Amino acid sequence: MSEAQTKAGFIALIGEPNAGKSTLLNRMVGAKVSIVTHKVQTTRARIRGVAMEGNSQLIFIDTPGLFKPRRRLDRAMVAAAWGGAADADIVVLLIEAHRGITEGVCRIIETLQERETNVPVALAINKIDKVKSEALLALTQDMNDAYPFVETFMISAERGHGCDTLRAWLAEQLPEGPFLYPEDQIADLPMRMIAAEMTREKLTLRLHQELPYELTVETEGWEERKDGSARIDQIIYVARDGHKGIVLGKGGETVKAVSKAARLELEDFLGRRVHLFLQVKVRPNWLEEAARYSEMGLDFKDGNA
Ligand SMILES: Nc1nc2c(ncn2[C@@H]2O[C@H](COP(=O)(O)OP(=O)(O)OP(=O)(O)O)[C@@H](O)[C@H]2O)c(=O)[nH]1
Ligand SMILES: [Mg+2]
Repeated sequence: MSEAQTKAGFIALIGEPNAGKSTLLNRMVGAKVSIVTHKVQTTRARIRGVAMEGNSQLIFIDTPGLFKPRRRLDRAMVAAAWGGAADADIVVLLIEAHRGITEGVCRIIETLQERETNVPVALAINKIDKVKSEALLALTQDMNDAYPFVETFMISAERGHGCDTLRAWLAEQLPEGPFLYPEDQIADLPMRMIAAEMTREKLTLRLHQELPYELTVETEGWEERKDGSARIDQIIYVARDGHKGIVLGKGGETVKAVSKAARLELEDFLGRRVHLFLQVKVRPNWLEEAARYSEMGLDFKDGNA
């Protein structure tokens, strides 16, 4: 008897900034592979997380939020998000239950309508923990009047409601084929980048509104030590002199706290000891430097106006 046919494919999560795409990706994978903050524009590149469900391998593509781009980095992020959708077998559009059909959601629907592919799009109304269930019926109806979604799900990515149903449904939709990753792999992102993202998350959570956008973290060095630990050196690039002081904090206390929080998470993720060294550098033009984009997994040219 032959083995049951396996399925594998790509599922792109798209939506406005802060919709909960990364939270859902982590929930689907069962581990934190994509950073999450309460601030918009957290995810900058396409991040892949892999989940198994029965005979299916689901490869989730987390994407940067879709918004009206103004600057180079914005444009490169939005291009990466639509690129993620173009590469997928299924697209899941996440919207926030309590915000409903915003201007941003309307723009995304318009772009979906203009696309010349027939990749199916499912709707996931997220954060249902924030609204009364009556409101969801009307929202479902209005969204489906606006676009022919193949299916609508009501979920709370944070609490897990509806997520098993969504994952089981997605697993069924994928095309038949061999697994694309080893069964125990959960992410497809270089470890150096995951490590840099962890530090950026801790910084974003601690710093003021404006700063994080003009900040990027790169892993400069990674040394495996004989005792099984790893020494990781990272550079935090900021665009202005004044920002350096903010990142360092009084007597270096901010960067120290960030370093500790990031190190603990890295140790947890890697399952071994980590020595993390952070350095802050002022680089006025980093937002215009191609190398910074490739380190983030973005295409510099996509940012061309
Ligand atoms: N109440 C509630 N909050 C949620 C839920 N899902 C996500 N959040 C919160 O929403 C915020 C944004 O979540 P993210 O997963 O970072 O959102 P994102 O869509 O990846 O955002 P960008 O990367 O900026 O595009 C975080 O504070 C999450 O904790 C949910 O189901 N319910
Ligand atoms: Mg995100």
